[in-house]
Amino acid sequence: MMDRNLALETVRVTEAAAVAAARTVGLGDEKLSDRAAVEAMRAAFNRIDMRGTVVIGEGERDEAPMLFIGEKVGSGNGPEIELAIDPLEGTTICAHGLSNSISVVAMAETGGFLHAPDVYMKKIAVGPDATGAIDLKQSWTWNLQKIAEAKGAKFSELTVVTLNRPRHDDLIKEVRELGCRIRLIQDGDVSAAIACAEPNSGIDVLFGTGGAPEGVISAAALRCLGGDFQGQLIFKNDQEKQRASKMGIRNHDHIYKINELAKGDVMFAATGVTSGTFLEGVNFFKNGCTTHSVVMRSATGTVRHLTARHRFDIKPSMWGPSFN
Ligand code: FBP
Repeated sequence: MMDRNLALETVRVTEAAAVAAARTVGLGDEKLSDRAAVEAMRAAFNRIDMRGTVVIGEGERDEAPMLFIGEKVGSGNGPEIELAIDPLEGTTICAHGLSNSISVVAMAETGGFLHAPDVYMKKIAVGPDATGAIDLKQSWTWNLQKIAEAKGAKFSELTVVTLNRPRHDDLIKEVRELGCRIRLIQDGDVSAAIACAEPNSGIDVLFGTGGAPEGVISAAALRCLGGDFQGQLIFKNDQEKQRASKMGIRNHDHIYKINELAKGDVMFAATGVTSGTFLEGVNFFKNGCTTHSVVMRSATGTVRHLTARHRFDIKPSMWGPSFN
């Protein structure tokens, strides 16, 4: 089992990335927001005793300068860990100053995460009260029936969240015809998946297609929260299939259960960049800021919320990289 203190250490990494990204909120520059988060996260990792390997990261080695898939991070001492990271989940959200952008790190022992290529993934996520009630082989209607039964709820009492994309037009129509409510989000389906397991979020289920890396990260979070998740990789062309094959994926149609996406002992840390359903964002004050984070472990199911005050006058490195 992984050392439980590692999760509490790792929250420093998501805090650093969130603060750096928060400095760019609303500047309208997605690349700048992403770069700020990535550079701060990369630097913060190296202050932690671990031998980490990025398996879900910023992209393949030739396309990402930092935190690419296969990159080794950490001090080089300590346990061997697999990392699924998203330094800034919701780049556009952050650049436009909207809600629900977060910085995320999930950890597992070697072999714990599906090494998913950067393609799309069809997803269903639910909270603990509907665990076991989902099946991606079946229709959205079938799934909503099972979720309603599991929760003892009527369709009109269920809220589905999905990314607002033309590819979801049929899904949205089907959900509306049943009389379920639907919340359309512009970005950020990791926060949306987590919201399914938050009793006060007002969200019951995530349906639809988003990024596959985000799917693995969502599965890790829901393992810790006792929720459920299923995902199926969606390929646009043969080139994407070949990339998946190179990453060890043989059956391209496989429906992955939560334990196939994130298995064994899993830990998860996230810090809010902009405020949302799940975490408050970074609030700046003179010479400092406040961050809001969550740290969770699958082994115990403990969910810790951490509010931290950071002083830039005492710890200038917390301000993050310079953008010039
Ligand atoms: P980024 O933070 O990488 O921009 O991802 C945001 C996101 O909305 C994810 O949450 C989601 O899984 C994916 O993009 C959806 O992809 P697309 O915008 O192509 O529909």
